[in-house]
Amino acid sequence: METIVALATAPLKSALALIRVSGDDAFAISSQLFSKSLQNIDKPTLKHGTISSDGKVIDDVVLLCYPAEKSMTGEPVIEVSCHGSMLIANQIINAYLAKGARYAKPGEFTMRAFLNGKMDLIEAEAVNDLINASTEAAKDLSLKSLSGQASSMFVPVKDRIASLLALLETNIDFPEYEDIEQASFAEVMGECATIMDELSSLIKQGEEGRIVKEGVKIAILGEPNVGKSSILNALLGEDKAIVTAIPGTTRDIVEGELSIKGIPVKLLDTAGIRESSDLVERIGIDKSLQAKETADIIVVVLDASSAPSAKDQELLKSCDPTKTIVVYNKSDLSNVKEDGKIYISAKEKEVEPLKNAILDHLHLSEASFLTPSLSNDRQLGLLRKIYASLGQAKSDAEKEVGIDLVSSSLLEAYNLSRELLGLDPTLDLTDEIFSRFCVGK
Ligand SMILES: Nc1nc2c(ncn2[C@@H]2O[C@H](COP(=O)(O)OP(=O)(O)O)[C@@H](O)[C@H]2O)c(=O)[nH]1
Ligand SMILES: [Mg+2]
Repeated sequence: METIVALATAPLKSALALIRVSGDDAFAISSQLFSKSLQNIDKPTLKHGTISSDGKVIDDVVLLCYPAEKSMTGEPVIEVSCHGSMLIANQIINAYLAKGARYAKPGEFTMRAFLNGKMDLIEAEAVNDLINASTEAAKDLSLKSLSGQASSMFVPVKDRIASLLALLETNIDFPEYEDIEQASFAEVMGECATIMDELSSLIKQGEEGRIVKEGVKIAILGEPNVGKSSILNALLGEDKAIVTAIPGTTRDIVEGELSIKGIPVKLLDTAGIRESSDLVERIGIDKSLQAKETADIIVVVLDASSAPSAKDQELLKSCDPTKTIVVYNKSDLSNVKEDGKIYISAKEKEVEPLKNAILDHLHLSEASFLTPSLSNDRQLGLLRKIYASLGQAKSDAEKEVGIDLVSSSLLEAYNLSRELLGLDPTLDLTDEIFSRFCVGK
């Protein structure tokens, strides 16, 4: 493979910088630039010396030399640890470029690791998640995925689909063999249902894992003056939004971020919803209505000290009930507390019941903080597609439409499974069939 080079650390002035070089000529090019020999290196080795270009020393550096078998990309890798000035780092990179290396594209080192079989696609994706993790739980989960724990949950599902498919294909290809297992429709339906159950729990885990990693967006909605901005401030523990007794104070969306029990939460305080002749306020109200659609959770705020108005009822009706939490604010002004309702007082900074309601709503199991899962868009999308293909196979088997039709849906599920792991989706199934069944005997 072509030799690629890139700065692996941030492009900032710092104590040290790391430049990574990977490819067939990584050692040959480095030898031309480095003051010492890089011959006969057969294990990870550290070398101290200087890097020069056109006869001029650029810097005193340490090279970390990894032969292909021991490197993260599966090809020869040299890492140059130099002094952390961008001038030095750029000169070293330019020296490599001048000797025939090229700039690496984003993620190209990890892609090479994947292409060289050093990691599967799910592990490769975890590298990115790890870098982007903003909470400790997210970091821990990514690290576990990187070590193969998420892939290993899915591999058995893929293998079960393969076995079922192999069973059907054997029936189609060798119907005359009497001593091989015969697939009955009932058996296919039963096995599809079992695999679908397993997939459902993987999808559920993935959805929870996604919340732990990426967090949720919560919009606070309600009529003017119910205390939305006060709630935002109380949750954030700072006076971020302006609070006054004048209805219509908040006109634009005010955003804040916090973490509730380790889950990253993005809060949106919105303009109170009412009829308004003020152009600026009307635009703000439109934004509130948009936030209602895009948020993962809507908190509708009602005033505990007065009965809900017709406007409140209207707003509640327009919110998706599966993502709505209703809270009664200003509980300090009212003595009436009805069972099952959530009362808070933003003024007294008593917003714990709302935090708990948010956690309850998310319905996260303890496991979602500890077990890695298949949680990005690509992974969840493929899991859902595999589920649908198996559902198709199962319903075709139920109708007894013909084994080849059932088999084609299963084949689709199998190819999608391979795609999920980043394996070649056009594998010849023969190997799987004959390694599982002793047809020839
Ligand atoms: N008594 C009481 N007053 C509150 C509470 N929360 C907010 N307020 C008052 O209600 C008024 C409107 O608050 P604000 O947060 O601006 O409401 P918003 O228009 O919904 O954003 C202000 O005078 C607040 O001090 C509360 O929990 N109890
Ligand atoms: Mg407000």
